[in-house]
Amino acid sequence: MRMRIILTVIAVAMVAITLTACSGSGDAGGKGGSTETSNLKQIQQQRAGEYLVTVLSETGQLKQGPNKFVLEFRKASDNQLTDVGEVQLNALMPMPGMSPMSGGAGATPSGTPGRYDIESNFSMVGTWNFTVKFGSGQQARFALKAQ
Ligand SMILES: [Cu+2]
Repeated sequence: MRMRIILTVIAVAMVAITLTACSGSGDAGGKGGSTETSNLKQIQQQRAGEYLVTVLSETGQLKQGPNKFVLEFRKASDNQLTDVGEVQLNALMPMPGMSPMSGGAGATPSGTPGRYDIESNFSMVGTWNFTVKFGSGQQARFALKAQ
């Protein structure tokens, strides 16, 4: 009887540890920042074929909950912004022992060729696998940290 209680306590503790593994700080929600282009800070950059794909935001960071940030596409040869047409995004967080968690993400042309305004919802703190598809089958993958 006592053994069963101890085992239950251990099982509950293990579930709690698993759940907190990628939830981190409890600041749920949060406001999306504006995407003024004047003071954007680079978060990550990836090479995809002849393109450089850059994730930027006002703070240089991403946070849990709704985010507004910016994607830029530049030709690696001359570092000039280049329109790439339609951009498709996918945000997934791998979860231990569960199917991946999906975060919404959409891209809107900003009016400046090669620069797109991104809205996403990173529902948990942790690393999101962020896939960017553009052009004729080009693809860039980022591991973005929401804090
Ligand atoms: Cu998660």
